[in-house]
Amino acid sequence: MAAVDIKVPDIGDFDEVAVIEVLVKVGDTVKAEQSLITVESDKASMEIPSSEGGVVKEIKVAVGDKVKQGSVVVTLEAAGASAAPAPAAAAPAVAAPAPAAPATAAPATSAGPVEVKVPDIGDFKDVSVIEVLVKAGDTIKAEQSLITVESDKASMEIPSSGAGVLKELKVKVGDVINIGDLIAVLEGTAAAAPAAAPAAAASAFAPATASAPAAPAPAAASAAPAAPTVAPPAAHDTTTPPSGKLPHASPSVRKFARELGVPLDEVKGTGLKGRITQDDIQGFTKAVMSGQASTKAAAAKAPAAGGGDGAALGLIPWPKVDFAKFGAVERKDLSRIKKISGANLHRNWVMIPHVTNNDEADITELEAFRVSTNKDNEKSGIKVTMLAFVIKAVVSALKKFPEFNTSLDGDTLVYKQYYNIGFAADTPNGLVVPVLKDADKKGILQISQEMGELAKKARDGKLGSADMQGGCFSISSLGGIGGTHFTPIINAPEVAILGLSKGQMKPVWDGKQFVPRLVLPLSLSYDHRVIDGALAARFNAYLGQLLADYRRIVL
Ligand code: CAO
Repeated sequence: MAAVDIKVPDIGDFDEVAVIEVLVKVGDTVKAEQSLITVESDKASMEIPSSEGGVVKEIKVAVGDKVKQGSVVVTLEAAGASAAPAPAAAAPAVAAPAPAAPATAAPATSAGPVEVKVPDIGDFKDVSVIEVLVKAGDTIKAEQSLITVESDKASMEIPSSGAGVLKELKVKVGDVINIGDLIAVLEGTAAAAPAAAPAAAASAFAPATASAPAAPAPAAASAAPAAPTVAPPAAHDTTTPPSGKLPHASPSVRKFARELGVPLDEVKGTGLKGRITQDDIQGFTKAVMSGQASTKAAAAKAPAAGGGDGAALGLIPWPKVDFAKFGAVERKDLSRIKKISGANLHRNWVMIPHVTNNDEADITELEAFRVSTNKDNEKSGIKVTMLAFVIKAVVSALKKFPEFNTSLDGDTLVYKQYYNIGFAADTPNGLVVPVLKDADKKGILQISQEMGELAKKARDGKLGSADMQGGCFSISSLGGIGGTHFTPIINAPEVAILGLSKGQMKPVWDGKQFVPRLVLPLSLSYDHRVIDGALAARFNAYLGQLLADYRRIVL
């Protein structure tokens, strides 16, 4: 097997174009015609393919290098007999598209309509308009780019030959154009120059096509540079309106994005000068598929808080009712918090198989202790509510039943060794869940104090994101308001949540007689993928025992 240098073919007058992407690596097996690098001028970008098949031994260029005709791109260990190059591959110099050549315009030296047509773009046929860079009424300078066209190997801007006011645009995104097609009509002031002669096209990139005349066979040791080939362009997604600024990406990356339906202008480029690479497209696709990111279109369709079209679940559409037909109405937008919490609650409700276990705790003694504690601490200004005792008791229950202090990560259960307890706080703008950190290391007074501070911050709309992160288990207390039992929605990625309703005096049978006791309703919702019903019943019963006899916590 012979080592073969693959060189840059005739790329017309484009001297010293920048390498913006290297598409292969040492050890790769490449086929003849496979793109090796992408180069770019300020008006066009194109891929340089290999004239031979073989294994890449050495890469001679790096991103940022300037190359010109004859520069060695890679050295290949050629695969046996010299790859019978396709006629295109053997054709070093060919007709050229003319990104640098102005679109032809009828000569105009005085005011009057000027037709701007597609210049000689070499053997490029049926190229797609992927962006329209001007609009009717714009004042166009000679040489100003009007549209961008693209094949699967190259993209280029077509500039105007004339100057004047754009009266009419004759093309739109998605149109397929050829040499001589009318692009625009200008109310010309004066043409910059007479109509660009087709010969001017030679000053541009020079991609060959299969119909280009064959050049002499390449020498074995130094393969003749392959000329980039042009395939019919993939249909452009005309549903995507032109952004006004074309995202920076090579033609093949654009094509790849189109095939996957990736909106290129939403992808962050990590290449040179923010250029979007194939890896960026793959990364974006993975992020969307794993739910870590969303396209703008998907986000726009995403269910609003409490609503949504349910199409993804195969549900019938949400009823559309003209409420005003039945009486006066007033419309008010949901608050920002409601929109965010609503979307989270909706996801959690739909994705987590919730089951709620209801139980009761006799808190007669604990309530008496709470009241006396508050009396003793009157001067401290710290008010202890039942919730603080419940938080501490929950920590003990989490220690005894560690499955409740976990999160699902795919098929893995992550057991947390810390005890951060979130508590739902009702605020004028909606529900938020501040997180009380390291509850296991704090006493009731400290918990009460921090809870009070967090609840105030919540009501004042001053909670930072750190205040709401890192939770292990949440409590939603409606005890100060009322209710008997309810089903709290799990705060993903946690696996359980405790709902507290109003403690009430009830007659309780003590074995001999009914006695009045203060009974606290406990509603434990759990993720049935992680927690079985029996375990949930044990957790809730154990919690009830702790609250009934708080001394058990120290056991
Ligand atoms: N049973 C009976 N009374 C209770 C009680 C219970 N389970 N829990 C609290 N109370 C009493 C308190 O003792 C207090 O009484 P006093 O004013 O007589 O002292 C009163 O109710 C108010 O308590 P609180 O609400 O100020 O304090 P808290 O520690 O119980 O709760 C907080 C703090 C921030 C959780 C609460 O104010 C709140 O916002 N709760 C709403 C949570 C919520 O919206 N959950 C639903 C989420 S799902 O939509």
